[in-house]
Amino acid sequence: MSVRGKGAKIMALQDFERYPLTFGPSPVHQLPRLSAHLGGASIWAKREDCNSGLAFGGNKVRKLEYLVPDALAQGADTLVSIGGYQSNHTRQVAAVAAHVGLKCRLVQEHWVDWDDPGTDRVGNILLSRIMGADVRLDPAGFDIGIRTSWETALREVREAGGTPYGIPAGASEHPLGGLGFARWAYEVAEQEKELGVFFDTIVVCTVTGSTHAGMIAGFHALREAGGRPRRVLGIDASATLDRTREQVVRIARHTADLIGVDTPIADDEVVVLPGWAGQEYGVPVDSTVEAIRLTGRLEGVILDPVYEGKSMAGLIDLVSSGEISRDSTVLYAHLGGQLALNAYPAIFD
Ligand code: 5PA
Repeated sequence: MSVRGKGAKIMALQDFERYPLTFGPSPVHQLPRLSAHLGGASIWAKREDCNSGLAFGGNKVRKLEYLVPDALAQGADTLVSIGGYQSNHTRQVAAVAAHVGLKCRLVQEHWVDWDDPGTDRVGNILLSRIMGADVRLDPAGFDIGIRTSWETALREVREAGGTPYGIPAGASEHPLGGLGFARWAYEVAEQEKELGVFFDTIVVCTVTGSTHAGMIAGFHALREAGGRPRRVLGIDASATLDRTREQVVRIARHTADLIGVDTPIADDEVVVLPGWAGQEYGVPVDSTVEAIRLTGRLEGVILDPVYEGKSMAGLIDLVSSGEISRDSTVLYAHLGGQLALNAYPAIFD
C-alpha cells in the first residue's frame, strides 16, 4: 500500500480499492417529531443501521469495504478480530467473512460490567455463531487498543496453517480503518446537493475512533476543495476521554494523509464531548434510556444502550441547551447497534 510521503505517490480516496458491501448511499431522512419536540434545530439522520444486507449492517461494514481488498490481496483465509461479548463490530466482521468466503475467528472479551444472563448468547454474538465464526470468550476488560488476546488468536490461526488477516477493535487501529467514513463525508456532500440542504453540525458516537476520525478527514478534504465549514461533534461513549481523543486525532491525521489532504488537521477540528457516557463503557445511564425511549416513541427509530443512545442523549441536550442553535441543520449519524438491546431487557422492564 503506497501512502503519501517523500517520493511516494499522492493518493486520493478513489485510488483505494473498495469492495462494495453496502446497498449504496445510506438513507438520509428528517426526524420531524423529535425536532418539533425539542423546538428546533432541524434534525436529520443518516442510517448506517440499514446500510447493508449483511447481518443488519452498521458502521463497520463501511470500514470493511476498504479492508477486504487488502485481505484478499494478501491471500488471507481467516479474518481475526476482537470486541466485547456484544460487539457489533465482530458481528459485522463475521458477516463480511461469510459473504466473501473467508473464515472468521473472534475474540469476545468481557468489556462490559453488565451481566444479563443472555449477554454472551443473544443478539450480536448469536448472529456471529450462526454465521459460522469461531467465537472465543475471554475474561479481559474494556480496551480500545491492540490486545494480546487478539495477537494470540492471530498466532494460533497461523500455527494451524491458516493465513490470518488482523482487524483490531472497531477496525480503528488499522491503517485503512478511517477510509470508510472519509467516503461517508463525500456521500453526505452528494446527498446534500440532491436534497438541497446543508448539515452545519454532525453528531457522531465515538469509541474506538475511526468512524469519527474518517469523517473529520473527509470533511477536511471537502473544505479544502471549497466546501462550507461545518462542525463534527463526537460524543464520547466510553468515559475514556483522553485516550479516545488521542486515538481520533491520530487516525484523522493518518487518514487525511492517505487521501492526500494538503493542510494539517487542526486540534480544534477534533471535538470529543464528555457528559453522556456515564461511568463506563457499555453501561447505560438515565439519559441513555430516556434518549432511546424518546426516539422510539416519537420517530419509531430504535437506538442501542451502548452507543447510539448515548450520542442521541448528547444531541438532545446540546439542542435543548442551545449549544446547537435552533436554526441549525443537524445530521445524526445512526451507526447501528440495535442487536445489543437483546442483552439489556431489564432497563425497559
Ligand atoms: C460503534 C463501535 P467507533 O468505534 O468507530 O468510534 O464507533 C463507535 C460505535 N456506534 C458507534 C455503534 C453502533 C458501534 O458499534 N463498536 C465497537 C464494537 O466492537 O462493536 C467497536 C467498538
